[in-house]
Amino acid sequence: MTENSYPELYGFWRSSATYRVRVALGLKQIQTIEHTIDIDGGAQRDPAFIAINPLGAVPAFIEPGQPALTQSLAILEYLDETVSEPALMPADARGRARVRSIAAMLTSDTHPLLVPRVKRYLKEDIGMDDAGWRRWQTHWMSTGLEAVEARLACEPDTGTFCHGDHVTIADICLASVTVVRDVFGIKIANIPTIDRIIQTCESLPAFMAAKPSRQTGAPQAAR
Ligand SMILES: N[C@@H](CCC(=O)N[C@@H](CS)C(=O)NCC(=O)O)C(=O)O
Repeated sequence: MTENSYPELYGFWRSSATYRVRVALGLKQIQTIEHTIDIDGGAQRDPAFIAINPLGAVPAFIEPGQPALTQSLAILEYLDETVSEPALMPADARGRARVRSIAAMLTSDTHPLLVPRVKRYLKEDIGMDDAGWRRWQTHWMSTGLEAVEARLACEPDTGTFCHGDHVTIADICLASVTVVRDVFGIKIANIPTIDRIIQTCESLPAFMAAKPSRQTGAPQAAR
């Protein structure tokens, strides 16, 4: 494969949704060229990037000669369907539904409340101050993770990982929220099952390599 036949990933060092794709690419050992979209600088709203993703959000994943794929969960499922090993979804329909359900709690009901465009709207249009944003961020991250903890702690399908003893999309989505919790220094007590699973995930090379602090553009303080 020559360098310009690698897939391309548009992302940002701190982006939770980009992290998900990075972990899956690492697990599947797919090499990509990553381009930084500087979200703090507003590059997600540049016309050149809006042409790639009209939502103005990363990640976007582009294979040579193909249109962009956006939405991290869609990209994860695409990668899982096209590169079979290691499988990131359980073999049974009920297991897949449980994994998608845990993933959705994190990616549909938690992360979207915390993204920069929501912050910008609350601060610039509604007048929320920094302290209010911090309360908002802490509240929605805590309630999201506590709800996931309540499930993981008592559901019999929880194992070494969120679902059994193999990494699934649910673990990738869980870690994608805890990594940004750590970037923002938010402390959430009493999530021991999550803490245990994340400790195991973070010992795996694909999760280690995807960490925000290891990405191009990460400030020194995050490293
Ligand atoms: N549901 C989308 C979320 C994408 C998203 O919101 N990405 C954030 C970074 S984690 C972003 O690019 N935000 C730009 C903004 O909010 O202005 C996905 O999973 O891909």
